[in-house]
Amino acid sequence: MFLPVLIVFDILSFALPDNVTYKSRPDCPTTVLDATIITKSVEVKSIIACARECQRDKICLAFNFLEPNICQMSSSELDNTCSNGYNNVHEKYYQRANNSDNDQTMTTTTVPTTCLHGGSLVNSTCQCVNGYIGSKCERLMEDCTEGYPYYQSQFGTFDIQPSLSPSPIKTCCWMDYDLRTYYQLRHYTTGISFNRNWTSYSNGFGDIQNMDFWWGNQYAYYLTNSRQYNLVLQVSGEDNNDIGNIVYENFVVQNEASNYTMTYSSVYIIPVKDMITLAMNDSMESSNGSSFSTYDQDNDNSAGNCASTHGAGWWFNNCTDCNPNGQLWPGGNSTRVGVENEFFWNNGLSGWSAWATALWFTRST
Ligand SMILES: [Ca+2]
Repeated sequence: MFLPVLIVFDILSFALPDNVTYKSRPDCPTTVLDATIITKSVEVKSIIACARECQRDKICLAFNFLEPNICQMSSSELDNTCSNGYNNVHEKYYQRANNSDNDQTMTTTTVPTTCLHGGSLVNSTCQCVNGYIGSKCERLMEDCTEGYPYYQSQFGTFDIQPSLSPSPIKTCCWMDYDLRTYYQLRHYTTGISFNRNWTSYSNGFGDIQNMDFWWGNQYAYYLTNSRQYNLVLQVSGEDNNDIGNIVYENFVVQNEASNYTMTYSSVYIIPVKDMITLAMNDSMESSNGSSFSTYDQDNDNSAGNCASTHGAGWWFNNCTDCNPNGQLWPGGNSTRVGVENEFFWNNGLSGWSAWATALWFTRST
């Protein structure tokens, strides 16, 4: 008997690890959701990544994938007449398969009977630990933001694995407020030295559990090249009051062969209540596009050795208007001008010391 061969060039349906299936509507082949019912739009690298974004979003039922990298999500699906969409043959629409669907390729979410990686089953739901996520705790989160639905409000040490990283990485997360993946965290009372060599800054040093550490430039490279992030720098003074917060948008650290060169696209200031007299303006302008330097690897544009002078590793140019890895000073808000190996921030906080500093990554989309 002759069997016809059907070759399908388009992706019509695909299932994700948690057994959620998305498929296009054969009855609306060239229709995408209208812009008025889009609830969220993010940049992604592929249609699969868009499906994952939708899967993670609690209210997302459907998405448009717009070439080359736009993922539009919606809590609405196309109605039976396809009338809440518009026609565009170059864009793709997918919706979550559900029980009313007669499509035999449909896959439904299954209730887990066992949990992986140390997770425990509570009321038919896996309670994951150590940074694992998914209905069965089957994989690590890519960053602390992704862990939020599983670890809401928790602060502490977790494993993450950005897509570029070959193995899990320990980090400090705060899954509240802006969902932080910490790069640096320290306080003068714990006070380890940040005057470290290249290898230490590359692989990280200090104690994550004790909240006194540099995470590692290699990990920052994996993270910031896996998706887009902002870097937030926070300076705290006496009694841990915030002095200032500043946000570096689209912050990227290149690989070690590029000396962990850092770039960012723009800056904005987060106003801090009760500190209206201070404006923590950008003091990292000269670092934008600069290599990282340590006392044993001078990549700066100075005749001297900026890292030695300032007692810290940083993206020094000819040298710097700030020294966030410099020594902290328990005198708090006292004026200390010209102490080169201490924390300083020349634009807006001139003369201010810091009790504590923090750097963390947040997703920029
Ligand atoms: Ca030099």
